[in-house]
Amino acid sequence: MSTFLDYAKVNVKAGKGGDGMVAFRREKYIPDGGPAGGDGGKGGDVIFVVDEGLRTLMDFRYNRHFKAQNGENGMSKNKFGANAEDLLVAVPPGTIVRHSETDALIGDLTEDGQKVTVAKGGRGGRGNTRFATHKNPAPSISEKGEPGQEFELTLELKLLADVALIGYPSVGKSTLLSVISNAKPKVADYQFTTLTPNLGVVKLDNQREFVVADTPGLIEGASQGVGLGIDFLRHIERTNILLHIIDMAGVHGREPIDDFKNIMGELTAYNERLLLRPMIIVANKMDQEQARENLPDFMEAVKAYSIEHEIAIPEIFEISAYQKKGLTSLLERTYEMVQELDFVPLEEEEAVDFVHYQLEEEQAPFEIHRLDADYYLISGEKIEKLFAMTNMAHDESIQRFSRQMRSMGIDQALREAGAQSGDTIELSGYQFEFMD
Ligand SMILES: Nc1nc2c(ncn2[C@@H]2O[C@H](COP(=O)(O)OP(=O)(O)OP(=O)(O)O)[C@@H](O)[C@H]2O)c(=O)[nH]1
Ligand SMILES: [Mg+2]
Repeated sequence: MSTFLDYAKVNVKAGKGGDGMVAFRREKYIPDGGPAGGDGGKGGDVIFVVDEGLRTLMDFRYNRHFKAQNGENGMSKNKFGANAEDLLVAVPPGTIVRHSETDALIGDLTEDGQKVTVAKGGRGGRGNTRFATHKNPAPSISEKGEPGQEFELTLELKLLADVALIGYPSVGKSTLLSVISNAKPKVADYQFTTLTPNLGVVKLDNQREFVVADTPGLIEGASQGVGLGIDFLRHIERTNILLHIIDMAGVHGREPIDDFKNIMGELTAYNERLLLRPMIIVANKMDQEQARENLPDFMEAVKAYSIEHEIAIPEIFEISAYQKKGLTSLLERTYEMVQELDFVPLEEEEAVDFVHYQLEEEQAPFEIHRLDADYYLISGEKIEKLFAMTNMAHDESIQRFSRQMRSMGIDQALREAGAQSGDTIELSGYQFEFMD
């Protein structure tokens, strides 16, 4: 099927973990209360989940920011803060998710209900109870919650038509597409107005949409390359459901049942498996008196044809695309079939398992840049995270951070880079003095 790509850029931010608490027991008969600060709760993840009712990324044009809640802070009396709920964001099947910055693939979301975590919530900071040791039974150390991950993501969706409108030239395929979808295809009373398929999104309501394509008119011999030829049969290879449009009024002097049979013959000649695709017959131009007269015989003949060829008798919907009549029941039924049916491939292909890519692991723990003779910048995900989780209100927490820097090898690296006591070190926008 001819496709077009739908793109969207979104910002996702997971919740920060709740801060750990510094608190001490103050109970009546316990004079020297031990530590009693609880841990913070975990921040919410941002999770994409496939909703097969969705077909496009249209909604993301208006709603681009997705932020999960922060975890609750820890409390006194060793009470833990509550974990925040994850934020679920519905995406259509076929959505490919990448990091905008690196282009790294995060997920290829295909199956209904499939989930991928696109930003992990931070863990809760530990309260001071967790830092108690024999040597330091009542520490004033607690951690702040870990920041949640934040990314800009690019979503990409190859829009495939669920439904193709097929039929002879001038039966009203493009007219129908124009009245049921956002597409504005050219409509005219001469044959082969449509030269390449047009895609449109039919939106029944907020949760239910599907993609429809009109196609260039087919004529007898199309499967052999007559008319616009075989190319256009190729266009329907990837669509689920065929809406076979019939000019019931026979405006161009052909019998509706002959049109039906000829097109069925072309489909069969092209690939017999096409007949396994569900088909609805759309009797169009029912605003014409001739159409009313033709309908009963047509229905009988379709029934006989189906029995003879051992195919399911297609349902027939009467409409006037021109007067916009009969459209709702046709679209409701079409949507139902889109939901129910599995795609019938033209070749027996093997099902491809969906691929699930993990978020990248953390990079190098830190980098040091000498910005000036006595001025150094430290950067890196891990060290910045440790810093963000340090509770600067307590000296003991700051001392712990210094120890962490040392054990990560940062002091040594600074020394090797030429840093001396008294030089300025910048980290996450804050400045410290280097003390060797
Ligand atoms: N009376 C009547 N005319 C219709 C109706 N639907 C379409 N037409 C007319 O039929 C003609 C052909 O319509 P199109 O929508 O261009 O037909 P098409 O099937 O897309 O034709 P191709 O692109 O050439 O294959 C136009 O003049 C339409 O106005 C209808 O419900 N009633
Ligand atoms: Mg057309």
